[in-house]
Amino acid sequence: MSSQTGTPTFVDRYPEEASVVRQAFLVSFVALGLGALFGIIQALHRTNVLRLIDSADYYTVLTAHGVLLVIVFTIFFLVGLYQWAITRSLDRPAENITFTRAWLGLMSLGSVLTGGTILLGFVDEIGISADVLFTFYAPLQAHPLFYTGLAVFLIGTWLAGVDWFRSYLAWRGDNPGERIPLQTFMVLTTMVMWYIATIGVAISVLFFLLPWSLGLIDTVNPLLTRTLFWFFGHPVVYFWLLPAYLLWYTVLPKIAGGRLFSDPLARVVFVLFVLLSTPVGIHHQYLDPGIAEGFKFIAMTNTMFLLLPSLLTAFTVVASMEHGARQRGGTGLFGWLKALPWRDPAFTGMALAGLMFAAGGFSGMINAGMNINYLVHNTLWVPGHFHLTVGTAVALTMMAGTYWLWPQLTNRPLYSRPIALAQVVIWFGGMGLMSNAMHVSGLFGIPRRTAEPQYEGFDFATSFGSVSELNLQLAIGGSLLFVSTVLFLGNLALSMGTPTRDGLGQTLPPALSGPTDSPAVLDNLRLWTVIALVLVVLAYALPLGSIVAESGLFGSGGNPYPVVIEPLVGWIDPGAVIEIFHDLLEVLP
Ligand code: HEM
Ligand SMILES: [Cu+2]
Repeated sequence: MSSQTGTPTFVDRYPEEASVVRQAFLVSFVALGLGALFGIIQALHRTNVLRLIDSADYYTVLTAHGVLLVIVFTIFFLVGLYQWAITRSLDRPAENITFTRAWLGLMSLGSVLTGGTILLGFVDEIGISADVLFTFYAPLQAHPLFYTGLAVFLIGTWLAGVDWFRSYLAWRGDNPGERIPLQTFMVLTTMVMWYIATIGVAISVLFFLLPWSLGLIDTVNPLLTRTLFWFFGHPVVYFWLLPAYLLWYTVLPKIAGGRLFSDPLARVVFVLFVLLSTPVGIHHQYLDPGIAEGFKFIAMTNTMFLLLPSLLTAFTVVASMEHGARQRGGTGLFGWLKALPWRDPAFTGMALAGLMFAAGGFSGMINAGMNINYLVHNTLWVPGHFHLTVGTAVALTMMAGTYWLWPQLTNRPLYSRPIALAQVVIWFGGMGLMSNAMHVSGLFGIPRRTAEPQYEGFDFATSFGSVSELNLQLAIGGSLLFVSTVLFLGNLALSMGTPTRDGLGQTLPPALSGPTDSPAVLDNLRLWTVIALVLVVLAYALPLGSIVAESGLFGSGGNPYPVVIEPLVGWIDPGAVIEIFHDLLEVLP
């Protein structure tokens, strides 16, 4: 225990909440380590530099890489960060810490079930596997434990949201009429978005994929489950991104030496994500037959609107950094850049992450264009894009944020700041190479998701490099990323052994333009939720209705009725049941 000489740290003030945050981070970082290991294996394998696995196991590796990194690493970090943010910004402990521990436990159980089922795929003798990639499209089928784990994990995240809303309501009771603190606002809006988004994946898993894998129903409608997946699959990218935004808006200005430029703009950005993040999912299905072009066009238009919050963020965050730099004595049109704390790994990590996010935004615009998407669809371009966004803007910000937050959760200083600084720079360089190679390879038509791209020796005389050169670039970049991950985890592990110290507490300064400069309607969460739901219905009712009307809830070609009622056939007339079903569907457009 440290005596309270300077600013008390988070762990001084809220020891139990701090332990929950640490546990969530721990799970997150274990997943990061494993995910990076699988990442380097597949990067070296598909570029034919080093083959440690059999190509037949490639999908086990790739599924583990995807699920561990974009479900476990990112989301456990999110819940840890949000628990910290809500406790800190409301300045009150969790309403019931046992409940808090329970949802973290559920999430962990779900992750172990899902992750374990994937990893069992390496042991053929057991006969359990889930090589379905993180998108788990039917007709690929996983063992029921994979879907069960997902469901348990999801329930855990829902309860986390309940916990945070409870804290907020309790605070509201004590502080009527006050503006919601910014970090709490960010947590709550993210969760509103999450509740809406997860409706899609919950229906897909609980009503179709899980019963199907258990043999309770014979078939599923792949287009329907895909569409439900992407109903969730686009907003989930903001579930990864918004914790990074929270750090950029509320922590980065402070470590840059200044204050957030505008609190109201930050609120507008989060509200825009609540409204716009779900009715765009069909932009992942531009090439799916069975969805009319018009619906795809609407999704594209909505997607382009989503550029707005990202541009607002770029403006606000850079303005805050400039303010910080000028506070530190920076001058000139660009000269202030030199005054930023580039030796601070937390700052440099977040700044480099933001820079890569801008590049990811550009390649994202290519993906989002209906026509130009055909050029890059399912090529290596796509992983090239999202290793810039979730793989760097999010992942590197989370690592950098950890450097800032960890001492306040443990009262132990970081083991080595120079190693941390090298780590974030190596990540940036490694990703520059890997992502560049992936983008260019994609333009050459090299597919993603394959152990055997078979372009070896094929020279493209008209372009800069050959495919072999791109492969080498990808392999070197991937190796640097792996080294960077090891440095991050090693530094953190060693930090657990540094002696405890006083004075590691940090405060966050208020924004230059505070919450009261914005209209109160911004805090009206009910209003935004209702509008978001209306937009979702507008975007999805017709496409989903037509998918079901055309090929049925369970697809065509299988048993016309669920396997569960098979024994009842003879007692009841399945034809009559189906009639009723059809009549019901008739009402849909
Ligand atoms: C050590 C660093 C990493 C390396 C070397 C690496 C490498 C790769 C490679 C080569 C692929 C493409 C495989 C293929 O399509 O055949 C891939 C896919 C992927 N990576 Fe990474 N990656 C790393 C870190 C990350 C991070 C930090 C994230 C997210 C937080 C991430 C998320 C993904 C996802 C979601 C896929 C797609 C999986 C799929 O197609 O189902 N990766 N990675
Ligand atoms: Cu998307």
